[in-house]
Amino acid sequence: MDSRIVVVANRLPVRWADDRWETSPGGLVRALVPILNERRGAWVGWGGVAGETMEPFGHDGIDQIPVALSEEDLEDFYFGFCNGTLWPLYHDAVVTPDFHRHWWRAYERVNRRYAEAVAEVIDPDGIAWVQDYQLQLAPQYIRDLAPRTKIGFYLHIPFPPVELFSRLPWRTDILRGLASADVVAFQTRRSAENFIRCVRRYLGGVPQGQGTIDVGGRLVRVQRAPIGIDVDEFHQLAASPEIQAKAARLREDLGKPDKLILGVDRLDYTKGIDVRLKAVDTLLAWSAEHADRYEFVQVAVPTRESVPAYQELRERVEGMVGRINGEYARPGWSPIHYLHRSLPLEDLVTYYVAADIMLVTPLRDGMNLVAKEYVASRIDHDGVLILSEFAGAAGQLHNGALLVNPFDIQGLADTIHSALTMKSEERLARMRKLRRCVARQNVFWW
Ligand code: GDG
Repeated sequence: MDSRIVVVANRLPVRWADDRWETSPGGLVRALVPILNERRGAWVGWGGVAGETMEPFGHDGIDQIPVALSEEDLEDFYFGFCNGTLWPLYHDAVVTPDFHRHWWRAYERVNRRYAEAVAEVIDPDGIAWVQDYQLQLAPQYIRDLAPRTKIGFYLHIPFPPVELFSRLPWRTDILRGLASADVVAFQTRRSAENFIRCVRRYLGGVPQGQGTIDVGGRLVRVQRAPIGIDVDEFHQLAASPEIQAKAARLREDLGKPDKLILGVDRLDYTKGIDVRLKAVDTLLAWSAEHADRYEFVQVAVPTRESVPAYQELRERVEGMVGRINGEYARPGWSPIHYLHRSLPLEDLVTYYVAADIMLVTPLRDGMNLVAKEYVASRIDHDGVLILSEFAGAAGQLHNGALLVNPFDIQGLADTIHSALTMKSEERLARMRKLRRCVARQNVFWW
C-alpha cells in the first residue's frame, strides 16, 4: 500500500454501528482524522471486536488496517498491562498499579503485532506516528522491521517522575522502546523533563541541548506539544439555532437554576469526580436554604468497566450522588443531575452551552480536552472554567481559568463559590483570554 503517513493507535478511528462504519467520538480521533485526510494516510489499530480478524478497508479517506486482538490479549494487554499497570502508574499512582509478568509478556507480544502491521503497509521512507501508552514498545519493533521509517511517538497521558517510573520492573525496556523513535513528544514540559531524566538514569542518555538527547549514538528529539481541539467544529455546533434552543430548554427542564454547574468525564478515578462531589456537598451544607438556585450536572461516560478499580469508583460515585440527593432534594428539585452514559456530540455541546460553570478537577490528566471544548463552545464569551492545576491544560489556560488543587476540598468549594458570585466583567475578561488561547493553539497548530 506504501502509505506515506501511518498512524498507529490502540483503536481504529472507526466503529461498527447499525450495519456500517462510523467515525468514533473522542479527542484523539478528532485530532488526527483531518491531518490524514489531507495526505495519503493509513491507520493501524484494533477493530474493536475481540477474536475477529478483518481485512484492511477504506473509510473517511483513510486506509484502515485492523490488528486482531484475542480475548486473552484484551484481558492481559489492554485491561491488564495498559489499564491496570501503566494508566495508574503514569497518573501519579492515584490507584496502586498492579505488576504481573504475564501482562508484560502480552504487552510485548501485542506491540510486536502492531509493528508488523505497520511494516506491511508503510512506504520505505514513510512516517509512522505512534500514539500513546499502549504502544511504547512499537517504535523499537518498527525500527527493527523497517529501519528507514521516520518514527514519531506521542504520549497523551502524563509521563511520570523518575521516582514513580522506577517502580516499573520493565522500565528499561519501555525507555528503549520510546527512545527508538526519532521524536518523542509529550503534552507538557514536565512530562518531557521526566522522560529525559529517566533516559539519563536508565539508558545513559546524554542531553545535547535544544531538546535532543543522545541515546547510544542516536539523537532523539524530545518535545512538548500540547494537543488542541478543532475549535471551529465546536463553534459551529454551539452557534447553531437548534443547539441554542436545546440549551435553553435544558435549563428549563432542570428547573431554571440561577447557575448550572457541569462536569463531563469518563468515569475514571483520575478525573476527580468524587472530590468534586465532596466539594458540592460542602457547598450545599453552607447554603442549604438557597441551594435550589444551583444545579450540578455530572455526565459520567462508562469506561473500562471490567477493571475492578473502575467498578469500585462507580459504586462510590453513585453512592455519593444518592446520598447527597437524598439529603438535599425537595419536591421538583434535586441538587445533582447524574447521567451515566455517552452522549451524542450535539448533546454534549448543548450541555457546554447551557452551563455557567465548568468543573474540570482531575487528580492528574495529560491535557483534558473537555476544558478546551467548553471554552470553544462559549460563543457568548461568558462562563467560568474551574481547572485542576494537575491537568496538562493548566499550563496553557492558567490565565483565564480559576485554578484549583483538587485534593483541597475546602479550597475547591471556595472556588466554586467564587465562580458562582463572580461579576460579569471578570467572567467575560477571563473567558476572552481562554478563547484566544484555545483558538490559537488548536488541533492544526498541534
Ligand atoms: C486522553 C488523556 C488527553 C466525553 N464524553 C463524551 C464525549 N467525550 C469526549 C470529549 C473529549 C474526550 O471524549 C475526552 O477527552 P479528555 O481529554 O477529556 O480525556 P481522556 O479520554 O482521558 O483522553 C487526556 C486526551 O487523551 C487527548 O490527548 O487530553 O489527558 O487522558 O473530546 O468531548 N464525547 C461524546 N459524548 C460524550 O458523552 N460525543
